[in-house]
Formats: sequence, structure tokens, C-alpha cells
Amino acid sequence: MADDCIFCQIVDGEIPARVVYEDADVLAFLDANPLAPGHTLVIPKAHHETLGDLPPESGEMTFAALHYLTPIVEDVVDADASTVAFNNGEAAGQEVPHVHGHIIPRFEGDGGTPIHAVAG
Ligand code: D5M
Repeated sequence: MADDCIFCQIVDGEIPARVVYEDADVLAFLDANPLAPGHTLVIPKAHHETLGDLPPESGEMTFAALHYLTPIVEDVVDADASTVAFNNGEAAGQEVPHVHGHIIPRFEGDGGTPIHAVAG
């Protein structure tokens, strides 16, 4: 736990979040500034800033939760697809320094993806 980390505070229940999934290692909750309905964040409960800092077991648990949750999120909001991504490091746009994967539901004709924006 990092005292000044907003996602650690969510893990500890110190600030509220709309939690959609929880197990011993991982928490998932709705993004407070959603890019689409159902935009969900998946985090390891342990505080690590970037993917490179994450112990392999923690990475596996985080990916397993993304794997499990992505089709469920798509189904709940009736999405056609999803963008699943990590902003990994400040220069890549990571605003919260606690590893988190985004599940962003996508709909036919909704425009470009964040990945395409990087390439552009
Ligand atoms: O994405 C950080 C994401 O975290 C951004 O989409 C807003 C979201 N966020 C920030 N604070 C909260 C709280 N308190 N609850 C839910 N979601 C939150 P990044 O990849 O770091 O740019």
C-alpha cells in the first residue's frame, strides 16, 4: 500500500468506487471518467507503478482477470468489441501510478482507438 496512491485507497476502502469484481489479488471498478459506458479498470491490489515493476504472479492474476472480465463487460453494455490497454508510464499517458488495465467497450462506428492515436 502506498499512502498517497488513490487506487491503493480504493483497495483499502478508504475512498468509494463502483467495484465490479474482486478476488484476493485483483480489483476491478468502473472508471470515474469513462471513455465509453462500462469503461472498467482492472488493478493488482498490491502497489506497483508499472508493468515492469510487477512480479510475474501478479501480472498473471491481472491478465486472468482481464481475460475473465472483458467478455462480461462487453456483454453487459452490449458492445461490439473492446479496447484493452495499459498506459504504462507517465510519457504514455499514465496518470495514476498504480498498474491498471483499461477495458473500454467499443461500438461500431465510434471512431478511432487510443492505440491508433499513438500511431498517428
Ligand atoms: O488512467 C487513469 C484512469 O483512472 C482515468 O481514466 C481516470 C481513472 N480514475 C482516476 N481516479 C479514479 C477514481 N477515484 N475512481 C475511478 N477511476 C478513477 P491512466 O491510464 O492512468 O491515464
